[in-house]
Amino acid sequence: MRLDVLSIFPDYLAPLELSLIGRAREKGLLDLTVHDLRDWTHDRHRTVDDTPYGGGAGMVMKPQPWGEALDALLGAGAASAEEAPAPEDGTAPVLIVPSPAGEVFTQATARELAERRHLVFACGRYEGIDQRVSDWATTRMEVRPMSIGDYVLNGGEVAVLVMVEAIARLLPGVIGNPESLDEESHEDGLLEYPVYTKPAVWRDHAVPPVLLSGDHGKVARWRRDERLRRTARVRPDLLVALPQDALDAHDRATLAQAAADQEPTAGVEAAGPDLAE
Ligand code: 6GU
Repeated sequence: MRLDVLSIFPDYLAPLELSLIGRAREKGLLDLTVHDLRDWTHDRHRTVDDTPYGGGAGMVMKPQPWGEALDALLGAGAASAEEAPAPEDGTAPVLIVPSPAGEVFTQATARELAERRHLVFACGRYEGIDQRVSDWATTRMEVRPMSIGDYVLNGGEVAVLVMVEAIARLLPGVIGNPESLDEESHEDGLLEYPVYTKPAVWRDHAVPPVLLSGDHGKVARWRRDERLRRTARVRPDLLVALPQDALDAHDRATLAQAAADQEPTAGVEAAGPDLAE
């Protein structure tokens, strides 16, 4: 897979040289290049921003360096292509524009993007990138504004670190043991079960006995119950979103028991409104 990251702070992306992602690059599994957007400026000050039309606070990123950078990354033909939308058959390069105003990036998005040949990440700073860059890019690329959550960052770089790591680890050969991908949080809509290692007792805390029983069936059931209980407690929204057939009778019994265990003690008012109706 080819990945290009455009940023005015390329040093911010240095962590992509480390660990699993760094090794995947060395092994040739990932063709990842971080570019300095200022390489496509032509003035002495390497200017990438200007004041917003219509007034207001802050600065806006100029379209010119972005246009030339994308021309260079897309290669010959890009500048002469017709003014038609990029093909929607999954072959077009994807322009990912990190923005708190984007579609929320999830594990499903990571899986989808891991199937593509070429991803370009356009890290904006200041108040954002002139809208015409995205508008123009739709003629050559699939443009995807992407948010990594409901909070505001200073720029797209940290979000790109998050997205590249989530995508790259799904590529064949990047993770040593692909089985570890399967049971993970969010792959099947449930959070992970808690894990333990030796010693069996540590600071008076014992490992749950079932894990020492050697009964693989019981261990599997306990782990699934823990995943259900944890998801119900921490992320009830994930349970609501599960497909109908994701939970069997035993799962439903576990969840009913968990709900009963969480009921506020009789006579004690629960804090806040009851949204369950
Ligand atoms: Cl992708 N970018 C910025 N600047 N802020 C964000 C974000 C992205 N996702 C959440 N907040």
